[in-house]
Amino acid sequence: MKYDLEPRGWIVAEETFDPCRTAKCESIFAQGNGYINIRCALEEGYLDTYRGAFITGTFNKAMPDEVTELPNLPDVTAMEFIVNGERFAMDQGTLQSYLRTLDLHTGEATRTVQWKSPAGAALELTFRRFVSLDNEHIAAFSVEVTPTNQDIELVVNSGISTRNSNTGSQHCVEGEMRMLPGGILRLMTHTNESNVPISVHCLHKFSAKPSESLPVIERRRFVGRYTFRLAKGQTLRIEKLTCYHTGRDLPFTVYGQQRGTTNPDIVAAAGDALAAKFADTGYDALLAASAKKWAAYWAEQDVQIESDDSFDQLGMRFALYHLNIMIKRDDDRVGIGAKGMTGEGYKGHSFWDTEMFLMPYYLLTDPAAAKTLLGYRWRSLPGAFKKASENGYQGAMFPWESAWLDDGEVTPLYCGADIVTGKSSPVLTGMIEQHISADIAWGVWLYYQATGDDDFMNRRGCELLIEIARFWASRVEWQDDTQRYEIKNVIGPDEYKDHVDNNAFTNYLTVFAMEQAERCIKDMPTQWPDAYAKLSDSYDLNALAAELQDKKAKVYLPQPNADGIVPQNAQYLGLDAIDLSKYKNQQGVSSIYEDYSPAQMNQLMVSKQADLVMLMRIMPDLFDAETRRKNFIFYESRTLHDSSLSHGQHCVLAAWEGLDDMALDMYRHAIAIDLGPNMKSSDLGIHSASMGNVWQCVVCGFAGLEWHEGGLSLRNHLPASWQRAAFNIVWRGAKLHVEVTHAGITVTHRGGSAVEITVDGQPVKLAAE
Ligand code: IFM
Repeated sequence: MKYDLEPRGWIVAEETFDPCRTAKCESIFAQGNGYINIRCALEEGYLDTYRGAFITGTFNKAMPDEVTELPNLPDVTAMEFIVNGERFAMDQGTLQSYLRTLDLHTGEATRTVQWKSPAGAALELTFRRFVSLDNEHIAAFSVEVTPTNQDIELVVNSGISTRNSNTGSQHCVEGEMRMLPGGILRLMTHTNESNVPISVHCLHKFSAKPSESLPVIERRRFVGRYTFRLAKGQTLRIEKLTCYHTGRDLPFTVYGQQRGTTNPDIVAAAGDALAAKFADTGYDALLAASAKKWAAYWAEQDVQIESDDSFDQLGMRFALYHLNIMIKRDDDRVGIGAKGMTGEGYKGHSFWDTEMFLMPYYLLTDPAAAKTLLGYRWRSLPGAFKKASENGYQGAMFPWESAWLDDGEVTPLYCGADIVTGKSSPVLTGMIEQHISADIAWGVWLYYQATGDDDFMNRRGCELLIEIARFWASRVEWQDDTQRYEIKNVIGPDEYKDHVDNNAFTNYLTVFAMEQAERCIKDMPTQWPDAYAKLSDSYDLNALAAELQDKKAKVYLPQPNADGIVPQNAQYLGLDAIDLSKYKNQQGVSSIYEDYSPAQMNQLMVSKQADLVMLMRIMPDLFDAETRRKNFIFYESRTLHDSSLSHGQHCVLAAWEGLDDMALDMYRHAIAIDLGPNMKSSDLGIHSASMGNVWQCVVCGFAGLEWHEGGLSLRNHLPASWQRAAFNIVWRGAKLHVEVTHAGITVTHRGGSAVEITVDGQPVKLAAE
């Protein structure tokens, strides 16, 4: 990889080609707009090629014994080039030069290649592509081919294929393929279980007329075959303009029928209408419209970093690029997948990643987007009720992994091999990683702190808080011997520990969730009367408030032991300590699985990711300063950071603790999760929560942004080797620009309401404008 091309801080580049290592770049160069993401698979395809086009919300269950997942939809990226009868392939003949770039500022990916075929025909090729931020349905491609040492015959096969699968599971049925007036190719299909109709259209335009042009319909593939005779030095430009539509698209959705339409004619007609307009436009015009939207995004959202290493800046912009393409900001029927939509990893499912790792970024830069994400949870209440009742609880027990709104729990039952038994390991998270319900309550609280949005509370927030608290009230278990409520048999954030009791993170967040619901019941009659009217119809809210008050006071909250260490769970401090240096110094992640089974790891004092550290990060005032520092150091030394969620949160806390070198090291680890030298790390998609973490490192860590009940504060923790960090935020309707240098923090009010915040310990009032 190459990260220092001009303009510095904007270009992600790959300068060598390896046919066995193409999948990582397909993920990190993925393009999209929140509606669709398309992996940046090379047109001609290689051993490692994994083409992918994913559209938000099109979930489907390919087989009855599989869980629902985001299907890999028909592909438009494949193009074949036959030069004098030889197929263009960079691993054949001679590759004389190769450079592939993603320009984060415009969203365009480019590849330039000089290649000589085995028989000696030399070509220069330039490939360009983007997915439009201006019109979410459109993806466009441009290829320029110039023979440089002889005249050639070039045959191009290009169109639409529905041969894609999700590692073998085929979601899309073979559908109707036909050519429309004007040479537009159209492929219709639908998902086999959820019955979501999908249309894909494609129009080719050429700078020279093909000598022959033929539509070819094969099984699951519809291509145009175009033949050209090119003179030496003559450049042929091919433009491929495509568009996707599905029955789940917002315009086909009316409230109450959130699944959209299953009528393929409606979907086909929308695609026909858009594709017909391709005749009057071209790649450059479509790109310009999209790039303008990207420019507007960067003008508001850029986080500028001046440091001694330009990779610090690039890593941040790379995160912001993906944060922008992973979210459908206007659709609260869909969440954000753990890989965004850049690959089939984690099946497109949403986790606690949304509230804890991504929400702070969206909330402080585009509160409406954060509201959409909470809207997705609110609309998912039917699935949470289903899970609670299946498990014998009340209220909303949110799924650990979520897909479509009423799917309920969709965590798969089995995953990779157990090194001892040789069998698939069971996935227990779907059953016992339960803190997600409390995390969502935390998300509601944070949203309200940052926005004061009473309308949201009235319509959705109160209901979420009440239903979540009802779940926890039914979940906590009274213990006669200790005379307290405990929460047994869970997995906390640290997934190397299962079937644990009293995970501190879970217990503290549970009490927090109960407290918020209790307060909400108190305030509802005056502040949120609609919510009060609705919920008091269903429940005796006074009785519920009394129950919550009683239970929350009696839930066990782990305290520091004689050494000042807060037990992560009841078992942790009694586990076997082993030398972890081999795993701490690993190149990739999860190498401990090569030596220990999950059951064995459960007996070792080793953590996968931030757990107690995460608790201290989101509730910094729980313990005194000395206890916080002591616990941070204790748990970090036992943490392998085998989850992409870990380094970023440790960075924030390290910065707060004044551990400058460690904080910067953690930041650089966080930006290397997808951009680092491990070429297989992102094959199945980028790590979306890590992108939110990267933003948190700088804004919450180095600029010390903390949110409190009713307030926001900033504190300067800029690393010594950085000269400046600058970014925009929105807090309670005030648009602020923050600049952090070693001289201090400057906050400029950019518009909106007046606001009071705390900067380096000093309360300041910022008047509007
Ligand atoms: O939610 C995370 C979890 O904390 C660790 N494993 C991966 C999940 C998805 O990112």
